[in-house]
Amino acid sequence: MDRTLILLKPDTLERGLMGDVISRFERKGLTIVGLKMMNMTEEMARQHYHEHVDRPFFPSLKEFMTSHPIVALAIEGVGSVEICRKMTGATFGMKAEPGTIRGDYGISTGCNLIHSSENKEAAARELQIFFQENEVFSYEPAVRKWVVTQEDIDKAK
Ligand code: IDP
Ligand code: MG
Repeated sequence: MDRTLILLKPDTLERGLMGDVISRFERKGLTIVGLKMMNMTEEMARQHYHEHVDRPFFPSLKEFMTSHPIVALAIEGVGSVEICRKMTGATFGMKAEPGTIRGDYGISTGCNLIHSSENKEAAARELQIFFQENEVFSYEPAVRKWVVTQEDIDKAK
């Protein structure tokens, strides 16, 4: 089981799309193991987007992400990093495929609804920025046996 970080960006909260977006991950069969609303600080923005701090869009990205509340989700499941990234879609809404979150709900470059960790290493690093150890919960949903088989789990190892 791997874990990934999803951030619901301020536009998702402002547009009343939190429930819709969270539902998609639940319906896919992934497990929400951490969830919190917070203000992202400038320091968190610099840590989280460390590869982008020198890019021209960083000041507006930082302003966008820190000026309104966000929701952070820790999501668990076999292949969750790759699955969530696919469900998120291409970075810019106007380019993102229909059926993805960004493709279905947005058209913008900046207001692109969610963040989804790019790979397992990024997920591990980013989860630590937003969650303390005791804010991520280990539990075994009873439906999990209907969502993944032992074969799926073995193959993912
Ligand atoms: P990703 O979120 O799909 O991984 P990245 O290239 O890692 O995309 O960029 C991080 C975030 O920075 C994007 O989600 C978007 O909010 C913002 N961003 C990236 N490129 C631009 C741009 O050219 N203009 C404005 N914002 C951008
Ligand atoms: Mg990225």
